[in-house]
Amino acid sequence: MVALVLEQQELENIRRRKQELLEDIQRLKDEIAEVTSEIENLGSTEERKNMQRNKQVAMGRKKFNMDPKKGIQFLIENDLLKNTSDDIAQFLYKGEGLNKTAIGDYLGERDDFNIQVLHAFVELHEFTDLNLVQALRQFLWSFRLPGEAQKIDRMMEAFAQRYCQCNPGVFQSTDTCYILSFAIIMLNTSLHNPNVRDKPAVERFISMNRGINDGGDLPEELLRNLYESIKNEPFKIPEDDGNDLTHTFFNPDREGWLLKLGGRVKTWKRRWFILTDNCLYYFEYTTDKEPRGIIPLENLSIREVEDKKPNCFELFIPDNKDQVIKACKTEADGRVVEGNHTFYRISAPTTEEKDEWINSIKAAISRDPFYEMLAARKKKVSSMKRH
Ligand code: 4IP
Repeated sequence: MVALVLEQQELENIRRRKQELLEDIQRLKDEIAEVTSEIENLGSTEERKNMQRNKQVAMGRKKFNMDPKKGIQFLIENDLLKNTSDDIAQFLYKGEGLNKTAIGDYLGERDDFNIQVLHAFVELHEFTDLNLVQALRQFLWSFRLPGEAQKIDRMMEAFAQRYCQCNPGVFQSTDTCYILSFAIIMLNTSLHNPNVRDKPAVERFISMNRGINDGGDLPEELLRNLYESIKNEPFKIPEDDGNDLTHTFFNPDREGWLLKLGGRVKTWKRRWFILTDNCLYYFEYTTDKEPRGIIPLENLSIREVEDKKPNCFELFIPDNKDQVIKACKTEADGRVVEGNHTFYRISAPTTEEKDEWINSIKAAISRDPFYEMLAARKKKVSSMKRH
């Protein structure tokens, strides 16, 4: 009997211990589960933070592409970019996800700070032992040159300084490097733009560049090499939307959406206009390769006009209101024919844009700002010899 009681007690003990063990195991399991979930949570907060950051960077890039200044400000305010010219220059130089037109616009701004960024940006380019064409290829691929002459002037000046710094002794002065860079860009257009019929031979390129080395001549072999290089391979110029208008529409003076009134049938059409090479080109879409129409501005005048549409201006032949303007257009069936306009009436989206278009067109009709800029430099270097 005693043995039976003992056995029962023993059994009871074992059950209790088993129960205790089970409880211990459950507690351990709970603890493990708790720790695991803490670890998991830890990971996901990190991940979440990263995702959040990436999202903000992407947003910053988008903002930058729409409005470069605002984009940079957003990135700085969110601690994604330091507010120093070096850091901003690095960001633009890397250019990941950035529109090259927006980069060009930011670098071309007149602000002291933007100019500092421009210089820091140019210093990130390594031009040592590159000839001028190779250096220009690298430089012109890193952003898209804006259309405004003053901006181009600042950028090309910074480029020339950097090139001369990396390659001392090649040119007598930064001005020489600047002038030759322009001569090369123009040569690129003349040789590769199908609209330019008269292709300059190497001799013409050499003679065009006489006396630009502070009054002296550059070595003929250097000029021949540069000429050959451009002839064999045109510049690759970044385009906004991947279209292929590189040569014709390199350096547009102005571009944007405008409404245009038809010639015979007076319908208003929204067209993408590009002003360059003393011509107005219009396209149906910004990505079109071929323009719907081309209006050479030679012999035309421009004036503001009143219309039911707002902000209108008109291109016309002075003193000859019935003569058809020399232009070409594309018919609905795709044929390219002569235009039928005695005037081109155009409506801009805002008063400011109307004024800007009128000013740019007037400037294009009356003079070429690049030639003026260059002429001034050429005068400067050729006078150096005399003094
Ligand atoms: C067309 O009207 C368009 O306005 C054309 O513009 C214009 O050619 C035509 O002028 C005009 O008749 P519908 O499309 O309503 O027929 P776009 O070529 O930009 O589409 P222009 O010469 O302005 O390009 P005429 O002159 O061809 O009639």
